[in-house]
Amino acid sequence: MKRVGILSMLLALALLIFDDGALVQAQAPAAAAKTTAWKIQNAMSAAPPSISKDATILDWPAKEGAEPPVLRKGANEWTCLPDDPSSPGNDPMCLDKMWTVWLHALMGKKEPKITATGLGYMLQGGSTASNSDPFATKPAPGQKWLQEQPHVMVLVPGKLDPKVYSSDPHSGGPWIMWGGTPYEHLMVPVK
Ligand SMILES: [Cu+2]
Repeated sequence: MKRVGILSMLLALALLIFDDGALVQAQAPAAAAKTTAWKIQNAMSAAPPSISKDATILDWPAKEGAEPPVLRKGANEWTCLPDDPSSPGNDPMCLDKMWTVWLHALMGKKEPKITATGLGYMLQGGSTASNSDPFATKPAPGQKWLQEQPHVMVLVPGKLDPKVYSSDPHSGGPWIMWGGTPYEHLMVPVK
């Protein structure tokens, strides 16, 4: 009786270890697929080389609210990030100082203090779950991910005028994204 007890305990332990191994294996490829070198190259593709070659490169934080890891220290005032893994499209971005303040506020779900004009580049385009909700993680039922053409993004202190700019991403011209929220900005197609 005692021996059987030990045997079944060993068996249970072996199963546990096996299970753990299978779990680790299943998760490893996704994490390893994008190397730091890949992320830096990808991030730099968001802006003209004259800007991105000396930019600081940040990664997306692994956890909500965490600080974004620095992949490469820069020598100018620009910050680039690689493709956002939480969206389906390839959407690297390069941001100036004001936009970097904006991004940190968004990541912390705080209100950004926009005190100057800001410029951001997304020359590979991007994908967004919602043009109205900054915190949507997937499109509303019946809606698709918004596929954005290559664009630059403009921040201004104060509000954008909805009488001047459309809020329709498919209008063919510049449009207001996340209008009426603290994160509103102008999306300017460049292709
Ligand atoms: Cu945008």
